Amino acid sequence: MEAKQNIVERLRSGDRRAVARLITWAEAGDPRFARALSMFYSSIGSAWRVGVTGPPGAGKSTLVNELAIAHRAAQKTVGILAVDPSSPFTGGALLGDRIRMEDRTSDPGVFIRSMASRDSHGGLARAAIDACDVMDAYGFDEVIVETVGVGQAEYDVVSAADTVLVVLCPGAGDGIQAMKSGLLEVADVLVVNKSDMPGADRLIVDLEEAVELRSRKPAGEWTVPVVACSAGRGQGIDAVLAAVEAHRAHLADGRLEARRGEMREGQVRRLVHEGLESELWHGHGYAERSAEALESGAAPYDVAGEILAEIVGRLPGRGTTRTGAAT
Ligand SMILES: Nc1nc2c(ncn2[C@@H]2O[C@H](COP(=O)(O)OP(=O)(O)O)[C@@H](O)[C@H]2O)c(=O)[nH]1
Ligand SMILES: [Mg+2]
Repeated sequence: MEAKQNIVERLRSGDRRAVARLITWAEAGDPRFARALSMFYSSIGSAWRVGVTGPPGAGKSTLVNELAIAHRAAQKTVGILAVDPSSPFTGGALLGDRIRMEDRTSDPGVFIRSMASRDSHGGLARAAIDACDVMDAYGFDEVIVETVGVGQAEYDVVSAADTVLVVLCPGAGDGIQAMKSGLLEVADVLVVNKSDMPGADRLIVDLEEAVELRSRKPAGEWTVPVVACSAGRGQGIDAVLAAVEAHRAHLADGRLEARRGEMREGQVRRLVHEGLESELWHGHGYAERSAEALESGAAPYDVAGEILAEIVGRLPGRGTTRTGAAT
């Protein structure tokens, strides 16, 4: 009891080590995190959360660094979470990120943490949202999360942000690639980085057309802007910040509450899923049950149907399943 009060007090009193410790607990799935969160959850919500995603090498880390510099110049504090799916020992990119980001680590107004998916015990989105909650509660004005736009887990991480920047750069088929991989759907702002490179104008035009094609939305809806910058040269950062500000303004009038509400609902849903999975599969012997049934020659749908019927049958109220399994 005393230990957890201490850490929340330390978080509130501005102790950065409490930030690091809480994030470590979140990553490890340590039950102390959940207890601490319920104590500081009411003080969350004032940070603006920006998700930055896009293909590897697009310049996301370079842009995040520039955004942090700009925020610091405006007297705002920044918490950064770099979610990298690659191992720091094989990729090299993460090491590069660290070195460049360390430019800012001597500044008490900046906190940087990297998180590899292998450290988060399968719950990457859970751990990343938890880390953002910690940085928010600590009092950082801006929270930035960088992910590489790949799988569902990274998508879950970035779509939990208030504003999502999708960073692309000129290069063979990048725009088309982004459209195929669903990156455009998650974008609130499209950033064409490396505007100093040939092909940037073409990419901007392609993206603007793509945005126009899919913006058959009712009036008053957000239109995704395409913003050019050259993070490597520190150019166009103001335009990126202005687009974030415009999106923030757009989210006034209840839209922000709705978006954050949806995010929290998704979070609860994932927590319940994760909890059920481990509880049923590892706590209640359904793994063995299913192995035995399969061994006796039962078809997978029948095994699943039987297990579901049994579980749902024990729930209070009327249970329905939507798996299409024979019940
Ligand atoms: N020419 C050019 N290179 C850039 C720019 N921004 C970043 N880079 C370079 O692109 C490479 C990848 O950058 P990085 O920020 O690590 O990309 P990330 O993988 O998306 O995080 C690095 O070598 C950067 O120096 C830019 O605006 N112009
Ligand atoms: Mg990076």
